Amino acid sequence: MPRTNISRGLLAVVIHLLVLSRASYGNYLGNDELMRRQIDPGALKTAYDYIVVGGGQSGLVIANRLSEDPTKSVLVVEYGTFDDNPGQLEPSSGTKYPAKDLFNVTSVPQPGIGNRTSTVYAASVVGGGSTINGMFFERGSAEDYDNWEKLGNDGWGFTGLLPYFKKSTRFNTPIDPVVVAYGNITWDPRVYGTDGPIQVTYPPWVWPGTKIQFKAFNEVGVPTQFEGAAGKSYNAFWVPTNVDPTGRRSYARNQYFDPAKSRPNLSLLVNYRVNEVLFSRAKHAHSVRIQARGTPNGAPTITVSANTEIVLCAGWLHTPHILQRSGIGPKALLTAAGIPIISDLPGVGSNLQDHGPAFIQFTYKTDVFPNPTSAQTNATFAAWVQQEWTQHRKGPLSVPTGNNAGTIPLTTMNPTGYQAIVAKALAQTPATYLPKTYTAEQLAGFVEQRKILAASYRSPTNGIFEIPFSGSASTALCLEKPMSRGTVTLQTSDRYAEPSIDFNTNINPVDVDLTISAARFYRTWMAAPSMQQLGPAELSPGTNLTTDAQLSTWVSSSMSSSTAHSCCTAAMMPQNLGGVVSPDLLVYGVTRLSVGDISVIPLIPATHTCSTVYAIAEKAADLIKARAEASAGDTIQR
Ligand SMILES: Cc1cc2nc3c(=O)[nH]c(=O)nc-3n(C[C@H](O)[C@H](O)[C@H](O)COP(=O)(O)OP(=O)(O)OC[C@H]3O[C@@H](n4cnc5c(N)ncnc54)[C@H](O)[C@@H]3O)c2cc1C
Ligand SMILES: *[C@@H]1O[C@H](CO)[C@@H](O)[C@H](O)[C@H]1NC(C)=O
Ligand SMILES: *[C@@H]1O[C@H](CO)[C@@H](O)[C@H](O)[C@H]1NC(C)=O
Ligand SMILES: *[C@@H]1O[C@H](CO)[C@@H](O)[C@H](O)[C@H]1NC(C)=O
Ligand SMILES: *[C@@H]1O[C@H](CO)[C@@H](O)[C@H](O)[C@H]1NC(C)=O
Ligand SMILES: *[C@@H]1O[C@H](CO)[C@@H](O)[C@H](O)[C@H]1NC(C)=O
Ligand SMILES: CC(=O)N[C@H]1CO[C@H](CO)[C@@H](O)[C@@H]1O
Repeated sequence: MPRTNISRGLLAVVIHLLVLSRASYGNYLGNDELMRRQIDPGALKTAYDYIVVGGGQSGLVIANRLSEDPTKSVLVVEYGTFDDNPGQLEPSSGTKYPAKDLFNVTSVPQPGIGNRTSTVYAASVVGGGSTINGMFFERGSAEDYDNWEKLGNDGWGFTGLLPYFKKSTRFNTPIDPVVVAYGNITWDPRVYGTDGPIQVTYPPWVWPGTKIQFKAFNEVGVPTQFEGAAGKSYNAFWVPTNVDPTGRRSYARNQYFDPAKSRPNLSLLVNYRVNEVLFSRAKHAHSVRIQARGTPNGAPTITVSANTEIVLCAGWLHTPHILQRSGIGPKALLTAAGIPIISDLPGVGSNLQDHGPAFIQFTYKTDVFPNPTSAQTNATFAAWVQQEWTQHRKGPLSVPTGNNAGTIPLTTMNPTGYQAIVAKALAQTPATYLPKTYTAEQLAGFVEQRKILAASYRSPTNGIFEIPFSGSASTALCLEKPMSRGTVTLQTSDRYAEPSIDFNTNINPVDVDLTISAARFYRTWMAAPSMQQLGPAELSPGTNLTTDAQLSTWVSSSMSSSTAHSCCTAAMMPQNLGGVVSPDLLVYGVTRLSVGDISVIPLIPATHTCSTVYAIAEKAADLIKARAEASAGDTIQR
C-alpha cells in the first residue's frame, strides 16, 4: 500500500517520455550485464510462438512458464527497463516509489472527492508493480474469489485458485523465533507452496503497540485469525511479506525472469512500446507493431509475429489502452478516434476499481516505547534502528510497510445500519451513478455485480474495509468493495498519449456511507478498553464532526482514489454482461489474443493485489499451454 503523496497527483497528465538518442541507447546496450538478459532490437526474429506484451509482474510469470517448453519461443516486449538499484531490494524501498519506474499520469478531477485529481499508480519497469511495491503480501478471502466464479467464471473461485497461490510461493519459517513468540505471529504453511518462486516470510520485528491493537480489536468484535491466507482474510490477522530470509525483495524479476533469462527461447526487449495488435481478415491476432521508446508518433515501427498467441500483460492502464488502439473497445470511442473496429467490446476500459483510502488521524498520547514514531524523536533509538539493520538485517527496517490488517465485515462495522446501506444500494437505478457510456449489457453486468456486493456487505466472513495497522495511531481506511466504477479512455486526438483516467471515486453515495461507517468504527476501536493505555486522541475527522453530513464532508476532503490496486479494466465476465475476456482469458470477438494481468479481475478482492496477480498469471500460463496442446497441428487461417 502506498503512502499518500498528493504532490505526485499534481504532475502533468502528459507523459514525459525518456528520449533515448541512438548514442545513449547504444551505451545502454553496452552494459555487459544488460546484454546478457535482453536482446538487441537488431536480434529480433520476425516471429515467435508467443508474444507477451508487458514485462511487468504478470508478464514475467507467463513468459517464464511458456518458455519452460524448449520447443516454444517467447518474446516479451516491455516499455520500461531494468531497475538495477540495489536499494530496490531492501524492505525500505516498499514506501518509496521511484518516479523513473512509474508512468507519470494523474486522474481527471474527481467530483466525489472535491474535484481533486488523484495519484495514479502504474508501474513501468521490468517486473512492473512487483519491482516497486510495498511487499505487503496478502491474499483475499475465499468469498472474494468465489464472487468471480459467480460472475460466470468456472474455475476462478478460491478452490480453483489455491493451487496457483501455492505454485507461485514458498513459505519460509520466520528467522526470528523470539519475534514470533512476542508477537504471537501464527501461520499455516499448508496454504503456501514449498518450492514456488516468490519467497514469503514474516520479518524480524514487531512494534509492541501491535499487540495492544489486536487486543482492542478483539474487544470490539473483531477476532484474530490464525491464518488470513487460508481464505480468511477478514477480521484481524498477520500479513507476511514477499521478502526472502536474507531480507530482500522477492519479486517477478529476480524469481521468475532471472532464473529463466539464459533460456535460448526466451527474449526480453526493453524500451519498446507495443502500439497495436494486428489481425487477419478472419480476426486472428497475428502480430504486434512495436516502436522504440522516446521516438515520436509516426516514427518507424517494427512488426513481430506470433505463431500461437499474443498475451496482453500491460497492466490495468495499458492493456485496455492497447486493446482500444487495436480496434477492440467501445464502438463510439473507436469511431471518434478513427480506429477501424475489430471487436465492439464496450467493457474495454470500464469497470475500473481500486481501494480508495480515507486518511484518518489519531495520536497516542501515552504510546508505548518504542513505537513507529520513536526514530523521529529519539536519536539514540534511530541509531539503534540503523545499526540493527546494517549489522543483523533485523529491527524496524526489516518491515517494508507493516504486517497487519484488520479487514472488517460491514456487519461488524455497522451492525445497526448495514441493512439500510444494502437496501439503498439495491434500490438505486444503476445508470444514475455509472459512467454515461455504459451500454445495456454493461448495466446488466453491474446489476449482477451489485447482487454479489450486497451479499458481501451482509457477510460476516468478508471484509469491506481494510484498516492496516502495525502500532501506528493513524492509518488509511481502505474501501475494499466500492460500488463506483471508473474508466480508462483513449484520447481520440492522440491514441499514443496517455489515456484519460477517471476513477469516479465516491460517485456512488453508498461508497460514502461505507466510509462513514468505517470512520465511526475506527472511533469504536480507539475507544476499546485495551486501547486506553495508549491515550488515543482524534485529530481527523475531529471529535466535533459526528453527523452523517459532517462526516461526508470529511470523506470528500480526506479520501483519494487509489492504493495502487487499480484493476478490472478488461473484465472476465460473459460478453452479454459487458465482459472483455472469457474464463479462458481469451478476448471476445477475436482469436489468439488473451489477457493475463490484473485487468481481468471482474470484482476487486478485499486484499492487496500482488499475490492474486501471481495466481492469475500462473493460471493463465496453464490455460495458454493447454489450448496450444489441444490445437497442436491446426493451421492458422490468415
Ligand atoms: C507503487 C505500488 C505499490 C504497491 N504496493 C503493493 C503492496 O504492498 N502489496 C500488494 O499486494 N500489491 C501492491 N501493489 C499492487 C501490485 O503490485 C500490482 O497490482 C501488480 O504488480 C500488477 O501487476 P500487472 O502484471 O497487472 O501489471 P504491472 O506489473 O504494472 O505490469 C505492466 C507492465 O506493462 C508495461 N507496459 C505498459 N504499456 C506497455 C506497452 N504499450 N508496451 C509494452 N509494455 C507496456 C509497463 O511498463 C509495466 O511494466 C502496488 C503497486 C504499486 C504500483
Ligand atoms: C516519469 O518521470 C520520471 C522523471 O521524474 C522519468 O524518469 C520516467 O521515465 C517517467 N516515466 C515514464 C514512463 O515515462
Ligand atoms: C466540481 O466541479 C463541478 C464542475 O465544474 C462543479 O459543478 C462542482 O460544484 C464542483 N464541486 C466541488 C465540490 O467543488
Ligand atoms: C495467539 O493467536 C491465536 C490465533 O490467532 C489466538 O488463538 C491465541 O489466543 C493468541 N495467543 C495469545 C497469547 O495472544
Ligand atoms: C531513546 O531510545 C533509547 C534507546 O532505545 C532508550 O533507552 C530511551 O529510553 C529512549 N528515550 C526516550 C525518551 O524514550
Ligand atoms: C471542528 O473543530 C475544528 C478544530 O477546532 C474547527 O476548525 C472546525 O471548524 C470545527 N468544525 C465544526 C463543524 O464544528
Ligand atoms: C522454437 C525455438 O526457437 N526453439 C529453439 C530453442 O532453443 C534451442 C536451443 O538453442 C534451439 O535448437 C531451438 O530451435
